[in-house]
Formats: sequence, structure tokens, C-alpha cells
Amino acid sequence: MTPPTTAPTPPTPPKPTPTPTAPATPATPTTTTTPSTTPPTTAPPHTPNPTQTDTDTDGTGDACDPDDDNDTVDDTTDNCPHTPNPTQTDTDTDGTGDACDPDDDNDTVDDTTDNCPHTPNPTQTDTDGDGVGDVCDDVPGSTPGSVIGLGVTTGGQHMAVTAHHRRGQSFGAVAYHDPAAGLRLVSTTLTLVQVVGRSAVVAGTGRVNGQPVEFRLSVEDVPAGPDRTRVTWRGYSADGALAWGNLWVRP
Ligand SMILES: [Ca+2]
Ligand SMILES: [Ca+2]
Ligand SMILES: [Ca+2]
Ligand SMILES: [Ca+2]
Repeated sequence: MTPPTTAPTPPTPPKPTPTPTAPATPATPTTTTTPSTTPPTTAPPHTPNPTQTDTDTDGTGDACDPDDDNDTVDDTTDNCPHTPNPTQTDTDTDGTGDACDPDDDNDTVDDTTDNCPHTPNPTQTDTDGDGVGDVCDDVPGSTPGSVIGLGVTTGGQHMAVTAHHRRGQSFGAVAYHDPAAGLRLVSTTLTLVQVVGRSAVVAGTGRVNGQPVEFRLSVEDVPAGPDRTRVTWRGYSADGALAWGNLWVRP
């Protein structure tokens, strides 16, 4: 008799205890995203404008805003498309509106310093020195008239004036003394006598304590009150009202 062919079943080895594993680290999200193949539920803007510039901040970017500055003039015809200028004023007709033209009259002097920003005057001549160029100054130079008088200001400055403009000539003399400043002006030549109503400007050359200067005296002959004065030369300026005396200004 043959022995049974079946071998005795070996004992089942004990199951190895599973080694505890560290919890899985959540995957770091990547910055790249797979383009969605699903069509967007809302239609995207149709004009690329990565900068999102929106001059008039109306919520519609310039790239797709027909009127970038919202001044009612469409960009296609607006002579300052990014500066509101509904009147479209363009003094020098160079196609750039005054509102965005740095030189409105195209005379090579920028508006910021031009003494006639809307009238070409490249030389900037300002005969009476009032800051308004001759070509746009209603009273650019001397006018017939006289300034006569003397007085002492409340600040203690003494002055004596005899100035005339007749037949195209300015003539006379100005003397001025500021004791507090230790300065004494004596005119040499009058280059301007400008009388407008009761106001006058007398300008010329002279000497202050012996040094040559160009001076300017403005006078207002106040009918009922102290006359007012302003005396200037390079490095000096004094406004005053007469405490004593009288200045007489007449055309
Ligand atoms: Ca516009
Ligand atoms: Ca212009
Ligand atoms: Ca100019
Ligand atoms: Ca002037």
C-alpha cells in the first residue's frame, strides 16, 4: 500500500504585521492648469488689453471704449483722446487740442512759461514787465500821462517822482530811499511811463548805492485813501502805502 500522496499541509505562517506608513502628503497643486475644454458660461471680452487701461474709469477698457476720456467726442475724431476737452479747442490747428498740447500756439515756448500762451511770440518781449507779452497785452508799453509827487510810506521809505510820457518820449526822474535797508535809488533814464486811469508804472535804469539796476515803480493814486506803491529791482521788492505825501497820476 502506497503512502498517501498528499503532503501534510504546512502550518500557515503568521501574517507579517503591516508596517505603519506615513500619511500621504497631499500633492502640491501645480501652477499650470489644464485648459478647460468646457466652453465658458459667459462670453469673454473680445479685445485683448493686458494692461486694462481705463482712462475714464467707466469700467470699459480703452482698448474697447469708443470714447476713452468720456468727453462725448469719440476717439476716432478726438484731438485729445485721453484728456477730456469737449470743445476740441486747438489754437495752433496742429491737430492736438490745447488740453493736451504742451505748446498751444506752437511758438516753441511751452505753455508753462509762455507769457502769451495762445498768441505766438517766440521772443517773449514784455516791454512793461508785467508778465504779459506785448502781443497779448492790452497796454504793452508807455502811454501818455504823468506821475508826480513825493511821500513817505508807512514802512519809512521816502520817494520822489516826476515822470512823463509825451510825444512818444518818457522822461523824468525817480528818487527812493529805504533807510531800514540802507538802500538809495537814483534813476538815470526812464524807459517806461505807463498810465492807465489812476494807476501807473514807471520803469528805467538807475543806481542803488552806486550799483547799476533796472528798477520798476508801480503807483496807485487812491482818491480817498493813502496812495499805494511798489518798488522793485533785482533782489529788492517793497510794497507800501503813503503815510505822508501824495502821488498824482493823470493821463
Ligand atoms: Ca473722447
Ligand atoms: Ca494744438
Ligand atoms: Ca507757446
Ligand atoms: Ca506786458
